Amino acid sequence: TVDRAIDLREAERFVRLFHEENPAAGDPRPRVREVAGEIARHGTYTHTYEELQFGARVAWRNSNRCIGRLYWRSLKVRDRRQVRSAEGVAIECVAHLREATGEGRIRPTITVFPPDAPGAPGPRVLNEQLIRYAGYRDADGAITGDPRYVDFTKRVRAHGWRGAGGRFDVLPLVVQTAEGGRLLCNLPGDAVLEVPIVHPEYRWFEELGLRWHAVPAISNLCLEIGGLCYPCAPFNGWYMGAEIGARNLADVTRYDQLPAVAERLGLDTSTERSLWRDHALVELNVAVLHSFERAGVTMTDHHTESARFLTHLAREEKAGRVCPADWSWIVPPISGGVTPVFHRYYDNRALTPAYVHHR
Ligand code: HEM
Ligand code: NRG
Repeated sequence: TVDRAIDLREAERFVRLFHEENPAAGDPRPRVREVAGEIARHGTYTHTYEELQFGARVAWRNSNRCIGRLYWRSLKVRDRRQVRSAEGVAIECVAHLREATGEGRIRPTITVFPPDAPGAPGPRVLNEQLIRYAGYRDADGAITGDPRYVDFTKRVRAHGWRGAGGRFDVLPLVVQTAEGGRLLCNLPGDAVLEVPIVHPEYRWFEELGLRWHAVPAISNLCLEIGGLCYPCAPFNGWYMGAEIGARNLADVTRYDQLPAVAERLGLDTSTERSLWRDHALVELNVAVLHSFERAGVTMTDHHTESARFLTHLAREEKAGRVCPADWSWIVPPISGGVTPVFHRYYDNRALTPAYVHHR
């Protein structure tokens, strides 16, 4: 998308959608003509703030993999299209985290940096999320930290970053611009709220030394609106407990904590039929939900969120729209069949505006 002119048909389709869903914006035709003229002259065009806000919200509404879409209209859109320097991007990502974290009362927020234009790519954040933990592989192949980020950690170390070598070291932000190359930047501690994981009944649980960051902020997806691609548009909502308790801390390829939890629980791990994994998984998820609650940090559970999602789906259909969804991502990774989202199929078509994986 960097070297080609913007697709006029995509632009026109988006402008019509915006006017259709925002009747107060009036007749789309003058705006369509204006956009066509801009594209003819410059190979690209500029969204109004209202178009950008609508586009970012509808891209959330169109996120087939997201169970949390009921509140898509409440997304707060920070327009930072004038920020082009790597330092400026880093500063605004930190400001995003501070505003979105809100001492634990998390606000769904997106910060939008300049789009790709012909001959002028927008800035990029190379991290998958603004906050993630380093992973270190030692000489014997043993891994400390998050195994998912061993390669990323290796790369930032090659750029001179020195981590403490712990299990939960927050990775630096890596910002790339066409002009300035790469900038590494440590996140200030007060921009990264974290929650220590404890269990409501088992005192020993805290001795596992587990923690997680409060805010999931995805930073490696492109926001696509009306043929324009915003490669740097980090967004966040809040966590569903199972993302941490049933995946990040439980996956064998991540923190792999089920054996440690099972041992402390005194479960029989000599046979799968004792269901020790399942038992440990439930206690780990109880601990995650309890810990966020106790810390005053917004989090949802998979039962509540599944019901909310079906409410959202019904609302969308009532508004005359399809709500596209990907079953394999919507069904929670724990107790799938006990949630209502399991017992049906979904239309999995790809709509735009959208958040897309380009890298
Ligand atoms: C994916 C929940 C907010 C866009 C997901 C997933 C969950 C989830 C559970 C699946 C993640 C996985 O299995 O790894 C929520 C909750 C939110 C929220 C509880 C609370 C408000 C948002 C917001 C946006 C968004 C604000 C964008 C503006 C997406 C996208 C994916 C996703 C694009 C797919 C990510 C990928 O392909 O890796 N969400 N979400 N979500 N969500 Fe949401
Ligand atoms: N599973 C990932 C986060 C993916 C998106 N989840 C959200 N998004 N809740 C993890 O870090 O565990 N969001 O924008 O709130």
